[in-house]
Amino acid sequence: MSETTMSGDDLAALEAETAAQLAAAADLRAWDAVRVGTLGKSGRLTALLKGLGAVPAEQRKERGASLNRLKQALEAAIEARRLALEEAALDARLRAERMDVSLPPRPFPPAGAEQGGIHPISRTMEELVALFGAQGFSVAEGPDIESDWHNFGALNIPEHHPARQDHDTFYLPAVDGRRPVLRTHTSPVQIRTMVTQAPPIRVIVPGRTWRADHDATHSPMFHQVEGLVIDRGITLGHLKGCLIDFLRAFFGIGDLPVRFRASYFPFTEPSMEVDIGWNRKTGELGKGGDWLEILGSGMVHPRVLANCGIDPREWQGFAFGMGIERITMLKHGMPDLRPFYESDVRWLRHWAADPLSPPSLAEGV
Ligand code: 2NL
Repeated sequence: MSETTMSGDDLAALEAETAAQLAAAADLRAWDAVRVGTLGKSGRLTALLKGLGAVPAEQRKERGASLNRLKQALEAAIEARRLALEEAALDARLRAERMDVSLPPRPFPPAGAEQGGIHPISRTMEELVALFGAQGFSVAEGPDIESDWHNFGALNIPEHHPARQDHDTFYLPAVDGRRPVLRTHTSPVQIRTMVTQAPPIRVIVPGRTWRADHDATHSPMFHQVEGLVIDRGITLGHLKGCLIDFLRAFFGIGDLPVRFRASYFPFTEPSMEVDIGWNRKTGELGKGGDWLEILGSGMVHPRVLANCGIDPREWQGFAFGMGIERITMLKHGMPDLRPFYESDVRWLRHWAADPLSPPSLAEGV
């Protein structure tokens, strides 16, 4: 009997045979060989379909229907086997690539390579961002080269004010009759923020600052962080709460004594210097009965708000500023400012922070 005249039994045999071949196909390659051998151009089912034309007319309809059913059954069986094989392959991969999440971390960097570290100035900046971030502050940045107006004028520091000399400003060559300056504090970034953003504002500005000053406790390039809050109904109480919380968290001393002392800055009114309790003899923070000046602060001067286009009758605010080197040295008991910038790897190795441990609020209160 030729294939074209195969009986229904033979169709059943092809189905059974294909099922056996599929069951024996252990991977997707073997499966594909079965698929091609059955449904492909010279596959066994295809040959039967091709032979349909030679079937006597009176049998053709029934034969065609049987072949169609067989085709659907074979296609379904082949697809089902593909899914089963793919699932088995995925299971095998998951088993082979299983990882034990309870294992200790892989040593980083690999054995023999040197571990890098976070510079203590950078780490303090990360901590400032985390601690003030928890109080709702975002971070603003700005250029190192500033206009006289952003650095002085807008801040209520007039042309011949001693602050301009106190600041020992680095001036750059004049452009169009104006002398750009290397910013002497980060305040110009707050000015830019107030000029371009509508209140309420809550930003801190960590960054590089420049003054022509160089000795054991001063570097011509140093770092500051300033903070600015502008909103309706802001009072000295908000300033005090914000800074007491920050100082206690940053130094990790929950009952750190904090004292506010009247002072003067041209850009705040009233202005307050902030002191923390310490022991002058031992350098220990938190107890000892002595006071150490740590930062400056005050209510933003109404003239500064007006200079930035903010109506001081509707909006009030407070601001503060501190030196990053100074609070870093105090926190870690570092005796000298100069090694911050000397790139001495022994010093860096000693003071660097672990890059894998994030600056944590848990280090504070
Ligand atoms: C200090 C004192 C301070 C500010 C900085 C500030 C900025 C604007 C407006 C008002 Cl735009 N004030 N900044 C206020 C008080 C003190 O810094 O001893 N820094 C090291």
